[in-house]
Formats: sequence, structure tokens, C-alpha cells
Amino acid sequence: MIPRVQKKNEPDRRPSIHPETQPENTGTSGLIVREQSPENLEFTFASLGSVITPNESFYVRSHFPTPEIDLNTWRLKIHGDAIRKPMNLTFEELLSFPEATTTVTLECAGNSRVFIRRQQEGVQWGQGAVGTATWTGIWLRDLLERAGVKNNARDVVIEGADRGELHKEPKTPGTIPFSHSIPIAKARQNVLLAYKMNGEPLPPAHGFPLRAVVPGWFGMACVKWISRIAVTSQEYTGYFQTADYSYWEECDELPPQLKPVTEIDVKAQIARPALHEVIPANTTYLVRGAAWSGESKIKRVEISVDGGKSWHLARLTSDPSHYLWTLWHYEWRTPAEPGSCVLMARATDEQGRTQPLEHSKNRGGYRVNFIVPVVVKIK
Ligand SMILES: Nc1nc2c(c(=O)[nH]1)N[C@H]1C(S)=C(S)[C@@H](COP(=O)(O)O)O[C@H]1N2
Ligand SMILES: [Mo]
Repeated sequence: MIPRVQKKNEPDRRPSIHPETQPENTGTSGLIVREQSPENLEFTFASLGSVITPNESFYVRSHFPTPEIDLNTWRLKIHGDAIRKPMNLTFEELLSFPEATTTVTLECAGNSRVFIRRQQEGVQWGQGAVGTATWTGIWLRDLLERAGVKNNARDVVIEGADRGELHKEPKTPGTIPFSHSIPIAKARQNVLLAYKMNGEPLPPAHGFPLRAVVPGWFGMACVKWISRIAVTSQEYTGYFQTADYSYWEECDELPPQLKPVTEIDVKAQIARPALHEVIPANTTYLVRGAAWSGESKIKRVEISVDGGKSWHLARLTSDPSHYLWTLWHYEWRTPAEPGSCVLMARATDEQGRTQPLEHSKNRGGYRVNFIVPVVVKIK
């Protein structure tokens, strides 16, 4: 979305701490409803307990109603001016390609939007528009190889079977399908076309029968309900990577430029404690959460319990790996006296990238990875 212009004297409508209290970890599934139709459902991040997010707890982000797809009539079309042998594949034919499995964290580019001080347009996601699944399907590169890609190929446009019209700014040009493109190099590197999620057939909300999984990129590139793949020699500039899902990039010698959101930013999130959680004094409390970074591995996670004055290393409790989150915890000896504490988590990746203290307004409602303080009460 093109960041909306902020009027100078507009009051700050956001509280400085996150306004959402999170339930205790009950061990049950259950999603927070952000929008009933189209379905926009949030994972209860406070319930984070394992690397893999169960399907029934996995966030859902849909722009249009879920299309009903009959596997008997469904076809995958592969064509475009940079394809030699256009194809129209049945689901059975897809299954004849070598099967591949990969574990990838999906994060919506609008995750954490609610924490931005000046309210931004869009779904008011808390911390739960993120999750990790093991995806099974076929490599996009195997399909592309069979279809024959010409040397002039530039973008691979993936289109979903869902369609609709958005009336709020930025408006769509009438009724359009959801679509997104990936540069040919990334498409050949590690993009999966998945038909299984955590060992089960892809659930309808997550893209049955086929979706893209683009490791290291924000969720909008992971097109669900795929109906068509077009390989083009031209740059693709569809709605969901120009009018929406874009941000202003500061440039050295030129005015800011509008860029599509692509790689996931480095980020740590605190699952527990939750905001305003009451914690006993003089006890050991396990502060825990997850950290991830697009194309890089997590190097370290640091925790502050004094509002950012001092930082302590958290322990990484799952192996840092490309494209999926790392779980971490920190054994916190709580103060002897009652009062309040401000907790913060900060991740750094192997490329040395870390998190800012403030959200840059050039990013509008996207790429929200600033450090979100969690205030707790010591009793
Ligand atoms: N066809 C289609 N694909 C889509 C979308 C959509 O609305 N339609 N939403 C995208 C966005 S913005 C995200 S964050 C992910 C969410 O995937 P999930 O619903 O499986 O969590 O799907 C992406 N793929
Ligand atoms: Mo998203």
C-alpha cells in the first residue's frame, strides 16, 4: 500500500505499548478473528510451543473469498512469452514430478501492524500473522524445465483462482485475481509448489489444491489456489506488488523510490510473558519466543528487562536455519520488589542485520520489525 500521508498535527492515536492482552497458553488451537469475510485469522502467538505450527492454529490471510475448487476439473496452466512448450496439467500429472519437502516460516508483511503508533490502514494484525509449516510439493524449477524457459525470461507470475474488487484505497482496477511475481532466478532457486501442509492435504484456507512457498519472502508471494503460471520477458507490475505491498525506499542521491515488499526482515517476538502479565517477585521466569530473518540465519537474540538499558543473550533452543524461525528462551530472575518491568527482544542475523527501535514511516503498514516493548507487573 502506498503509505498514506500523515497530517502534521494529527494526534497520535496509538498507545506506546501494545494494546492487546494475550491469553494463557492453554495448549488448544484457536485463531483470533481479524476479519470474518474474507477470512483473516491470527495465530495466538502466546501459545507458541514448537517450531511447527499446527494447521488448525496457522494464520489465514485472504484478500478475497476462498474459491471452491474441484480437483477433477482443476488444471494448472503454464504459459507466457518466455515459455517454449505451454502446458495444461491435471493434479495427477503434477504428482509425476519428483516430490520435495521443506520447512518454511511464512510471515505476512503486515504482521505487527497494530503496534505502529500511528494507526495504519489494513488488517490490524498483532504478533500472530506468522507461522511455520513443513510443506510438500514439487519444485517450481522442475516444472519450468519441463515447459522450457527462454533466455529472455524475467518474471514468473503466479495467479490464484480467487478474485474480487477492492473498493477502499488503493482501489483495484475492477475485479482482479490475486497474483504475484517472482524473478526467474528466485523461481529457479527454491520456490516450492506445495500440495501438502504438515503432512496433510493443503487445507482450503491455505490454498487447496496448490500454493507457492517462497522461502525468505513475505507471505504475499506465496500465492494460494494457483490456477496459472505465466513466465514473461517483461517486468510484472500487478496490483499486489505496486499499489499494495510496496514501500518507499530512501536513496542516497535520489528522492525515495517505490519498491515492492520482498524479503522478510530480521525479527524476534516475545510469546511469553504477555502484555501486563502478573509475575511473582524473586522467581525464575522463562521469557520465550521466536526469531527469524528472510534469507539469513539468526545469529543471536538478546533480551532486555530494563527497557533497553542492558541486554542479555537468550539461549537458542532450536537450530538456527535458513527460512525458518528459531525458538529461544531466557531465564529471568525477577526483581525482589514489586513494580513493573519493560521487556524487549532483539534479533541479529548472520549478515549483522538487526531491529530498529522505531517503525520507519516509509514502510507504511508493512515490514514492521521495530522492537515492541512488553510491560509486565511484578507482584
Ligand atoms: N490467491 C491468494 N494467495 C495469497 C493471498 C490471497 O489473498 N490470495 N494472500 C497472500 C498473503 S498476503 C499471505 S500473508 C499468505 C498467507 O498464507 P496463509 O493464509 O496460508 O497463512 O498468502 C498469500 N497468498
Ligand atoms: Mo500477507
